[in-house]
Amino acid sequence: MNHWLKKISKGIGKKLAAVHRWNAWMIAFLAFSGLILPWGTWREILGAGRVWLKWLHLGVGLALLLPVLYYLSLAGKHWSLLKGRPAQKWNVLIVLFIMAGWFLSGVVLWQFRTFGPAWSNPALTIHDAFTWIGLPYMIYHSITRTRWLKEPHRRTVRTDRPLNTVTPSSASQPLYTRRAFIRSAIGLGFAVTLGPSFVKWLASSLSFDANVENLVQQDDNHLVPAPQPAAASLPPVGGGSKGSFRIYTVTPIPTFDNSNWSFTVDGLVNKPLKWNWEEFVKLQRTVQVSDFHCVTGWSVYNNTWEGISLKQLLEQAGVQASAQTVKFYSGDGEYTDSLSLEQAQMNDIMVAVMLDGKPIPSDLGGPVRLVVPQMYAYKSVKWLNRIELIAEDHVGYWEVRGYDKDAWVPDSKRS
Ligand SMILES: Nc1nc2c(c(=O)[nH]1)N[C@H]1C(S)=C(S)[C@@H](COP(=O)(O)O)O[C@H]1N2
Ligand SMILES: [Mo]
Repeated sequence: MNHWLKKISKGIGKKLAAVHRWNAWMIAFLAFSGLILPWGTWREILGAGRVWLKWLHLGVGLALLLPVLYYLSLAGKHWSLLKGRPAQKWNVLIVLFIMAGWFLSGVVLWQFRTFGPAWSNPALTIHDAFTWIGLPYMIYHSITRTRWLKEPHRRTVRTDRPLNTVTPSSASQPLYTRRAFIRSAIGLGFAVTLGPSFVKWLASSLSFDANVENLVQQDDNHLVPAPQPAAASLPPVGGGSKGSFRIYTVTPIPTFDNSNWSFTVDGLVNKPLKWNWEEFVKLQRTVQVSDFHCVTGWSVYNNTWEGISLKQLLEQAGVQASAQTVKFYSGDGEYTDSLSLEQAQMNDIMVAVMLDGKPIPSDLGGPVRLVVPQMYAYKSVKWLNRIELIAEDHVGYWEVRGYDKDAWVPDSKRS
């Protein structure tokens, strides 16, 4: 019996080590790319590179199937080698479980267009949760299994000892070895450093009714007078936003006051329009309740937006027959996007000034942002300050960088 084990374990040990190495490197890359992809600072630094990184993350994520399938083909033999080592068996099961969770939720996020927000929202939560649990687990695993922390006689593939005997470590060594102590210390270190952010993340993703107020760090705009909410806005007819906005920007967050803010509608129009803030807050506003979906998988539901209908603005300016495209400019000086003239006729597109009865904070694109409820949120230009009617096509900021020009959200309500 022992002889047989020795024989197969020689060949399989090498294979298992190779699988383990490949797996570890791929997960390290996925962790690295996965952590910087949603990170604000890196969004700015990477620019177009972000889309490449996203595709790489996706490709490596799918390729992770290869070492896993290969492992599964060896799993039977590996399992018999792990006889009497429940801790190692559990480790294998936990790692496989974590990878399955990452993989399945990742596929849904990749195919968000097919699945729609009802699937991609939970998939993102699961993907995040598995990262928060899986990554510390795997880092802990890799640190505690480096050579200097391993007890000399313990090896992954045991070939040198008969089965079913009391292991020397439990029989003849002190209960708490130096290595065991270091291992616990590292574990504790992880718990202390990552624990609080994990709890914070958990709270924000589970507390579905957290409203904008306590998610927004600050509103640094100084515009007077403040817009006065319509009756339907306060208390918000939609009952308040459900979900959390992730604050996205490709520049430092711009802030405005009465001296540097204005709003322009120009280009191929009969009557170019320009307002300063005092004039702009007096324009007739309407209220709507709509959902907000980002392509990366998160949504915020039941937002009560108050603002000026885009259709009305365009009517007021008088669009000329030669105009084909409505181009939107952000006051950040960088971000733009566009709609076809036909798309721009949708009744629910809003030049929004208030959210849930309050001025839109600077983080969320205030004082004025575009809201295009039926399309993914990259169309909803923040810090909107100019609308230009043009004859040619315009490819927006993220569309230049690989996002689909067709931004329709599947199953969104059509007005
Ligand atoms: N000016 C500007 N507008 C923008 C963006 C941006 O980076 N800059 N990001 C877009 C994307 S991809 C999304 S999902 C939403 C995010 O809105 P929020 O930051 O208010 O959550 O804004 C959109 N409008
Ligand atoms: Mo987005």
